[in-house]
Amino acid sequence: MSKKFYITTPIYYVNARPHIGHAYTTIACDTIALRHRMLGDETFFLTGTDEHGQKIERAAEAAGKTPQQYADEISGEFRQLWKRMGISNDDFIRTTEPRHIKRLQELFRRIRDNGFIYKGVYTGQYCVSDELYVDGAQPGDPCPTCGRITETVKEENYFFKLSAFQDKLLALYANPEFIRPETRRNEVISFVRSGLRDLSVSRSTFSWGVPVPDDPKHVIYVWFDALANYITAIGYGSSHAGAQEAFKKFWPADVQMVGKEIVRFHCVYWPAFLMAAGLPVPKAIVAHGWLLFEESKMSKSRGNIVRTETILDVLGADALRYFLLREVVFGQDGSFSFDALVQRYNSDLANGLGNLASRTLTMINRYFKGEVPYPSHAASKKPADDAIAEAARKTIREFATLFDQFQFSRALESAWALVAAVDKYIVENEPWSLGEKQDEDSRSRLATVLYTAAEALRIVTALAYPIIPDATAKIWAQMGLGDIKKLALNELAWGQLHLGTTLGEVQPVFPRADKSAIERMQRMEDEQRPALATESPAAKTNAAPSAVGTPAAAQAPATEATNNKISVDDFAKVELRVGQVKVAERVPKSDKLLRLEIDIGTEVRQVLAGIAEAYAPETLVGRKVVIVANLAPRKLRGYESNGMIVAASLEGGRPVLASFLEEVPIGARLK
Ligand code: ME8
Repeated sequence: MSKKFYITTPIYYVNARPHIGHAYTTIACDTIALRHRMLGDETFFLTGTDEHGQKIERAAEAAGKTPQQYADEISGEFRQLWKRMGISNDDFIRTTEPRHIKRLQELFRRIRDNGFIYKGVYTGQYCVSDELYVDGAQPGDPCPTCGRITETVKEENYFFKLSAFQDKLLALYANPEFIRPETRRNEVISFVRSGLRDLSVSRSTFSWGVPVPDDPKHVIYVWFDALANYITAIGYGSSHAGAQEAFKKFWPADVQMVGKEIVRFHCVYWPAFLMAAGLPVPKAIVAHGWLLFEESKMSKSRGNIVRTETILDVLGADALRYFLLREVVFGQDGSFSFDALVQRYNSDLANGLGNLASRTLTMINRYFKGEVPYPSHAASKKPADDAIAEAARKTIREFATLFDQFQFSRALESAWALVAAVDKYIVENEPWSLGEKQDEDSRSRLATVLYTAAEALRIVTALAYPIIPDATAKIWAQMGLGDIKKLALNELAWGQLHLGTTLGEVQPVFPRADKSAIERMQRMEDEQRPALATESPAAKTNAAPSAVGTPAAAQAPATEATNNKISVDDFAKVELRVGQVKVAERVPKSDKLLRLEIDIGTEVRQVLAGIAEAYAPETLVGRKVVIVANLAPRKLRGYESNGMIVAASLEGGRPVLASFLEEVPIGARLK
């Protein structure tokens, strides 16, 4: 009887285009799903997008789109990327789909009927970015998680009785398998031990969400909404018999993979919601670390993302998959750089597995007309052959153990130790010299050596399939073994390679990459930031501030800005001041320009800013901005502009106004 196996990624927010941080979570899950399919488990792999909430509503507004248009676009990008990467997800759930909405409402209703959701009033601070109430914070306090200033809200809400679940949750964590790794488990245990307050699970101050059943003035809290995806996707709350069957079969999930920053939601709120609904909890929540770029978490808000497409174009999906799982110790943070990627690719894939495959198969072609030879005579055997067989058997065992403990880098290390051992074995046994001789003993020894190398290659290829599925499928076919997906991994053992197996066409699977690959990838990423490329070099690597007081075309050419450093005195010539927008309106017949009146303490200035595509004028009034106050006046569309507003310029040139976390007085100078 085959076992069932259900694995999920978190569902991705549609406020950011997919980058390799997202790909990391998806690749880890895909790898696990592929291995389980090969083990014969009935596997279901779910991913999707998280599309509701104030954060998405505001991002859409800033982009001048409706939330649905915005979500459609970015959700589409995630789907396309996974398709291009050959990700093997069985379903893709969107929280704006009717199937999710209906089933989510059903879950809400059930928990309310069970007495765990009640109505109350919440007054306090709220972090829009994290979609989280911040307990104990005062007006003006920053969010302890992201540092952004919290907003004061007073709302009538539905509350979830989280406080009723403290003991049940602690009992759940007694099972060490439930939260992994151990460090995360300890953090969660101490958080829950310190006491749980009831959780607000509805909002009434914005509308982009799923209406609370029977009370549509409220929308369901986005985390309640999002977490439910794991069960709505497989049929919870559906009236269709087929969907109910699927839910019964696959729930509870075997592995729910999450990034470390969302452990609390998955290990505290999620099991509590499930318990309140009378449903089983998942078997394991597994947390990975962050992918860092230039020393900090890769994220849209930091502007330090690397797009997956760039790596796919230059090195292919397998290179990225291998790198992420081999280089990053799973559970910990890991750094990404193009240099390290290319180095790993060359050493382990091009020179490692790729070279082993091509030299072994080429020699079988040359000396045995493309048919796998058999180690015929006992007399032709040497201890080194048995040592390889033994090493391969050990690798099969070790790899399984490490992989099942999510220690991907160590599992790969163990498989690649076998690659190195076989390389050494080939060098020491010199099949090319044996191939020059025609006597019986040499032929027989050559057969043994090439069989041994080919059999070890087959085993490494089978083990590595979940991590590098494209390349291993090619090697498998070149070995004449057919479709690698049909391999029964639980039966993998030494000695299964048959005499006379006819090789397919042998071709290199990992062409070597040179320095130009790194430069190409770096260039491709730089080109993605077109608006910044014409500004300062610093702005190329990060979304550094740029002046958007006038539209790009009207800005002074950034000539000397290229490589020259400026002195402190030069910088001091620029008078940057805090101003407050008093009036904001569109400039007639211009899509881009807004006319602003900005109070800079000593006077009110008129400034024309090219930000109309990103900001509706009414959202700016009262807002504090940074202005370049000593810029020579210029005329635009008949208006005099006396200064520039400072903003970050994001992908496609979209501006985001610079602002402050703390309160700052109007007129304060920046230096
Ligand atoms: O948190 N390194 O969505 P999300 C590693 N919608 N992983 C990263 C990463 C990085 N630099 N950047 C993002 C959400 N991720 C919610 C989830 S689930 C019910 C709702 C990972 O798009 C992150 O750790 O912000 C998380 O696992 C996943 O991408 C989704 O992040």
